[in-house]
Amino acid sequence: MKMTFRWYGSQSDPIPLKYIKQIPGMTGLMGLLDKPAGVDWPEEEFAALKKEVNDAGLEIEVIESVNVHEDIKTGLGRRDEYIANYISTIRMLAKHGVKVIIYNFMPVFDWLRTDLARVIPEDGSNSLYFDEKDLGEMGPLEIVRRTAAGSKGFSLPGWEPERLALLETTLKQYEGMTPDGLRKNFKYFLDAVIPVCEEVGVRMACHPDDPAWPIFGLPRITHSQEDFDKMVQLHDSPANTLCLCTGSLGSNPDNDIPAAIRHFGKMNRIGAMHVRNVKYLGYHHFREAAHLSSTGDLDVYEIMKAIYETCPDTYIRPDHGRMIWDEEGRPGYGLYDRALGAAYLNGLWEAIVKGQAKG
Ligand SMILES: [Mn+2]
Repeated sequence: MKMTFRWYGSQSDPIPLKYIKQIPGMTGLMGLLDKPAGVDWPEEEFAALKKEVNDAGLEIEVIESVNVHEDIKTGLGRRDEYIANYISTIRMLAKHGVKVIIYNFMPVFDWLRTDLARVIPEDGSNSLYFDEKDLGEMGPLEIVRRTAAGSKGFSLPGWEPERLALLETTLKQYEGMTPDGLRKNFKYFLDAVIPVCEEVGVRMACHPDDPAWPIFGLPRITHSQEDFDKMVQLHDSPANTLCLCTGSLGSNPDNDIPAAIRHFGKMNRIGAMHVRNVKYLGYHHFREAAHLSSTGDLDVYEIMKAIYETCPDTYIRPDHGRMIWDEEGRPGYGLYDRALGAAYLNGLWEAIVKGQAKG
């Protein structure tokens, strides 16, 4: 297991690399270049990032994310051009030692929450929160408009106000698309990129839908074990893997997370892990909790044990943390609670390893 930390780059992440390096057991980053989907990443920019990270004593073997352009997901327009750019980026990253590329195949929207700083009454910290009831009758356009107006905490990553017009067009492109239609486009993408990954020694790792159910009537095809069984079959290869995010998949209590890890771990189809905890508050209603099992509804010990038993060499990062100790930062991505999370996960790991050794 390699413990890593998500970092957004020195231009937009207030956390110095030195602080990340000082978290015990931290080996590297899940890092990125801030580029729009479809762009062929410039090699000199990545080489500079890698040098900066390596100079801080950290590795950058995992990229999160290289985003997939909507034309690839809808099978329209310039998809072949964007796939060619994606392949060029894979080759460039492999040349610089990258082993895993995380991405997702969610139509239009990445993760969605209805409050980015919901106070946890027990201790006054706050965390990301979702209640489907808060969406009411609002459609995506209205929610993006409200986000732009700064009302409530709605967040739709990637849909800044200036892209509203584009959003309307993109939503139209999905009208009438079924999950199988989306899957067909997914296969087209995987058939193109996975052989390149095999050639250069990179694994693609697909992140689940978050939350783990369809939103706004858009097709979503990566939010259950059954979905990922289909996904790994679309192009059967050890390079076609999951980034198993316990909090995203676990937002639906029907998903048995340790069982899913064991299932895909035994198949050698886990390329990376995001580990965090979730507190269920009702139907399609949850908030994010501290990593410690007893503060939420996931059994994080069982999760780490499943990783140890079936994919012990994977990359892991503590996923979203709460905001604690009055930290001001990117929602979900502050320093303190994620550092506590890493320490806790490392502690569980040590106990599991030593417990196994004693038999
Ligand atoms: Mn995640």
